Amino acid sequence: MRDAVTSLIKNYDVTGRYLDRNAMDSLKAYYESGTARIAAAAIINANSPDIVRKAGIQLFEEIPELIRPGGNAYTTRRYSACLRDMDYYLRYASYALVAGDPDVLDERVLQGLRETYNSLGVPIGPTVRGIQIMKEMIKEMVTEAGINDPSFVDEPFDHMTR
Ligand code: CYC
Repeated sequence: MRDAVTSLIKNYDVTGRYLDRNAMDSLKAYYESGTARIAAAAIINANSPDIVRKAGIQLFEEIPELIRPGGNAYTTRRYSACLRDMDYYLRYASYALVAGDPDVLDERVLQGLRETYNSLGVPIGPTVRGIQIMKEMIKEMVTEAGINDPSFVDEPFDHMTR
């Protein structure tokens, strides 16, 4: 698992370069956003059950076929598997936010996920929508907490939806 700093150092090390102006700019941006990243992770930590539950309700309101007979989230077992997956996405997004790097998502969440979902018939489009709903909710909460520019919140969620 890498973070913004170890990723950058690795890139420079493979080519044997000293940290140049670009490196300093990106390090500076990372450190300057550090307090906001930690605040976002704290907000997620304090509200995770609520975020997952509300995002689930919104998702199933937007796409009610999912919880009707024949839908992939139909039956309580699959309904809860879906909310559990949303909880995974949220928790790993909070790690990636603090790390400032999506590596943890590739390694722990996304590896092999498409194949798993395809084999179980879990629809990717609605999953993407569920992740977007959580992103929107968190950006709103981060803004309410007084952070002027919540755009850094996009990174991990957009990485997973891509
Ligand atoms: C199932 N989701 C699964 C499974 C895995 C994951 C491995 C199959 C095994 C199981 O049921 O537990 C995902 N597991 C993960 C991830 C990690 C992991 C991401 C990394 C930490 O360890 N169905 C929908 C919704 C969507 C959904 C759109 C919720 C957003 O219609 C999710 N995932 C869903 C459902 C199942 C599932 C319903 C059960 C499918 C089945 O068993 O038929």
